[in-house]
This record gives sequence, C-alpha cells and structure tokens, in this order.
Amino acid sequence: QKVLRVVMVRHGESEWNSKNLFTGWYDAELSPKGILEAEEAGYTLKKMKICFDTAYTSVLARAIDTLKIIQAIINHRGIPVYKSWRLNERHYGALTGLNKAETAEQYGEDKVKLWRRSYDVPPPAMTPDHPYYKRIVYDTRYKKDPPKEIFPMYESLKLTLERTLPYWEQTIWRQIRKGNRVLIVAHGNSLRGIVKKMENLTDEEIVGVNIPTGIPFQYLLDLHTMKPIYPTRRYLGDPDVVRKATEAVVSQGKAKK
Ligand code: DG2
Repeated sequence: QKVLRVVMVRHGESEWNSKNLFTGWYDAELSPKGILEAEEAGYTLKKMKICFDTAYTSVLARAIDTLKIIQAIINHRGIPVYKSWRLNERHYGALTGLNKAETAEQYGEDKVKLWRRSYDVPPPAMTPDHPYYKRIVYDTRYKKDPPKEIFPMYESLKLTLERTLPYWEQTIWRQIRKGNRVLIVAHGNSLRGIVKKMENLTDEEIVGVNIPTGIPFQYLLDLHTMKPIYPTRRYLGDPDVVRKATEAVVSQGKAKK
C-alpha cells in the first residue's frame, strides 16, 4: 500500500492569541512563545524525518513566519512556498480586536461559542467605523485579491470554507494527488474548514473541533483511493501536551468571572 502524507499546522501563538483577542484578518505577529512553538514544530518534523516538496500558507505574518521557522529547522528553505488569502483566518468581523473572555462576560459564553465554533452563525460585520477597518481593507497585500465584490466584512466557518475550498481542491489537493509532499501552515478556523472536509464531519461535529497553536498534525492517504487511512487527524506531539493545548483553546471563550 503506497501512502501519501499531508501535514498541517496552525501558526505558533500570536501576540493577539496571548492577549486573548479575536484576531481574524488583523496581522498579529508571533509572540515569543509562538516562536518557540514554531521551532518545536520544526524539531518534531526533523526528528521524524518528514520532508516536503511544497508549502502553502496564508498572507498573514503569523503563518508565514511560522513556516519560515519550520523551513529553517528542517533545512527546507528552498522549497516553493505559495501564499493565498484563501488560507487566511476567518474574518472575525466586528469582534476583531475584542477580548474573548470579556466578550463572553458581556454577551454570554453560549453566544461566544456560537460565534467561535458554530458552522454557519457569522460574527457581526465589521463596519467602516471599526478601529481596524482601514488597516485591513486598504492593506496593500489585498490590492488585487480578493476582489472588492467578495472582500469579506465577516465570515462564519461556512463562508470561510467556501473561499478556502476552491484553493484546497484546485491547487493543494492536485499537488497531493501528484505525489507531492505538502505542508500547510494556516489558522485555527481555515484549518477547521479543511479538517471538516477531510474527516467528513457534520455541521454539529465540527463545533467540537479546536486546533492548538504550533502542533503539526497529519493525514496519511491511500494513493489509490486518496482516502485517509485513519479517519481523524493525528497530532505529531505528546498526547498530553496536545490535550492541554486543545483545552486551553476552548477556555479562551470562557468568561473570567
Ligand atoms: C484565532 C482563532 O485565529 O480564534 O482569529 O482569534 O488561528 O489566526 O490565531 P488564529 C482568531 P478562535 O476561533 O479559536 O477564537
């Protein structure tokens, strides 16, 4: 049985993750801990002797920098890297910049869970008076793409998946099918969309999926059927660390009081 491997990783902790702020399309940098997490991810891949032919990432610094750190550690600086806004984090709309725990205190934990984890409930839209509106809308990296007509002001997971999926199917999946060993460095929710598709999860099942920062996970695919050999993603890391990091992501949406 010939097996293909695809590895995905959510970027290391960002400055805004560490402050527990809704980030979305805000271009937060990696925090010092995030840099260490990215290094750790690199060392894990190195130890396992996992190699790649191509890498894909978003156009946001926290993902691009995580990928660069991993590339340096596994000695893969030369592989082609493709960046697309389609792998960006979900656009968190009006919530961008708000503290997740404070938002839970104000609107209730259930509401915040709906905004963070439901499949099709979008956050409220970002309006032109939002403190980060101009910074995101006029960012030169978005000059051509996405076109104005589809530039998001908010995204549910469903909307996120609808713009990630064409890139996944027409670009990334094609490379995997050809036998290319692919690494994807993206975000909590752009990856949840891909995970939903890969694992055939229902709209209800995806609510329970939380992806920790900086821990790579893989799917092994049967070359002939292109189906995953085991149905759920496998994290490349200590199961205890993975469990704790995943629980920490869930807790970010809990009220402090
Ligand atoms: C986080 C995910 O995105 O947040 O936008 O706040 O992966 O880029 O750090 P990332 C954000 P949650 O949906 O887990 O609250």
